[in-house]
Amino acid sequence: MRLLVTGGAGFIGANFVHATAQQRPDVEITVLDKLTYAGDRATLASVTEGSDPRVRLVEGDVADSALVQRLVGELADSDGPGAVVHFAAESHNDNSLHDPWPFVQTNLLGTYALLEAVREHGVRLHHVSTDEVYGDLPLADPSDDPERSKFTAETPYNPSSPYSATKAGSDLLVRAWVRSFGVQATISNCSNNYGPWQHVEKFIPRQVTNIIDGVRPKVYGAGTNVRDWIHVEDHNRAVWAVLQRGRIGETYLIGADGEANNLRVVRTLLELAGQDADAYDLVADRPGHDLRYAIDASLLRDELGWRPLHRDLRSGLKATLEWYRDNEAWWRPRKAATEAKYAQLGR
Ligand code: NAD
Ligand code: TDX
Repeated sequence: MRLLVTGGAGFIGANFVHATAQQRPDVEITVLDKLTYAGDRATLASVTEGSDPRVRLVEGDVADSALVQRLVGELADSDGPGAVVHFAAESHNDNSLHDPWPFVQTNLLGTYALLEAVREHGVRLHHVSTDEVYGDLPLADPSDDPERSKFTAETPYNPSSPYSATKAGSDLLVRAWVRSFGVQATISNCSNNYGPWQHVEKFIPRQVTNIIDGVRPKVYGAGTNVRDWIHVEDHNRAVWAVLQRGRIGETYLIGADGEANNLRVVRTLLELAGQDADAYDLVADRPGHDLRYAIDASLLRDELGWRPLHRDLRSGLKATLEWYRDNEAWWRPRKAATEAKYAQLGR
């Protein structure tokens, strides 16, 4: 099998490439990545720099129609099955509040270029999206039935930020290309990921690397916002399940029942690092900050038989803290510039 993986030098895409290279000897991968601030050649170096002939990195823009047509055409012309797995996106909410334009370009125009290419060449596409397209849920009332207050594929789209609005738009483009043009595509909407190779702008790596540096973690608002954490390996195992067994045109929600509020995550990280669990700062809130995300993944579980392997958030956070301790050379070059951007925002 041959795959074109867009955004494969970013957090989730790179984990996907490494796991696939290790576990699936029959798969050849071309990564298409623009290597923005969020993508890093070094993340893929162990597989792209001569050591594994099955993995190739092409530096380029997913919104570059001619390039995308050529790469998708190569898949169509090769022997055996081929597919595109589309991770490439501008992915950080805080950045989208500051400058939405790259989000429109990559998330909307990039997905459009890819859809036109898979339409032209008749190639299968899996589109990787987010639970944020559904907006947010109220903070849970303990008397609520938790199963009734989760996102499902029937929840109406109601995005809050330029990031989530452009991801919602990209999902709708995929649906329209399936219905109108018979494109062979699936969509997945996943909750918040954590694990190795996540950029230090994101919540967990930011706090982990602050703790390593002896800086107090920075928590937005009152810290009561809830995210539904999933380990990136479980997300990518679900992507493979959908790619292999998902129904064309279907949307699969991916989540591992990992709800926790931000204070709980930060307090756990501080405890794991042997520090005072109260040694964090509450800082200015994010405008439009979504309150709570929670995923009902029953379709993925019942139809495709997927189950998460990482079920305990505390042990996943411990392993992540250790990974950042062991891989300082990877994240250190980005840390100061990321914190300088946050300092300008007062966060
Ligand atoms: P990331 O920001 O870490 O990586 C994005 C990658 O895409 C980078 O390598 C970047 O260089 C590349 N890229 C950006 N613009 C590009 C362009 N125009 N052309 C080619 N490459 C480009 O993001 P991530 O967290 O790995 O997210 C990957 C995907 O998963 C995104 O589509 C995101 O919406 C989705 N997602 C993320 C999460 C999460 O918690 N991080 C949760 C659900 C869904
Ligand atoms: O320093 C921080 N302090 C803080 O309290 C940062 C960076 C974040 N936060 C809060 C905001 C959120 O409630 O932590 C939570 C998680 O924040 P992010 O890591 O920025 O993630 P979020 O905005 O929830 O979006 C993430 O999950 C869905 C990814 O970035 C998206 O790409 C994905 O679609």
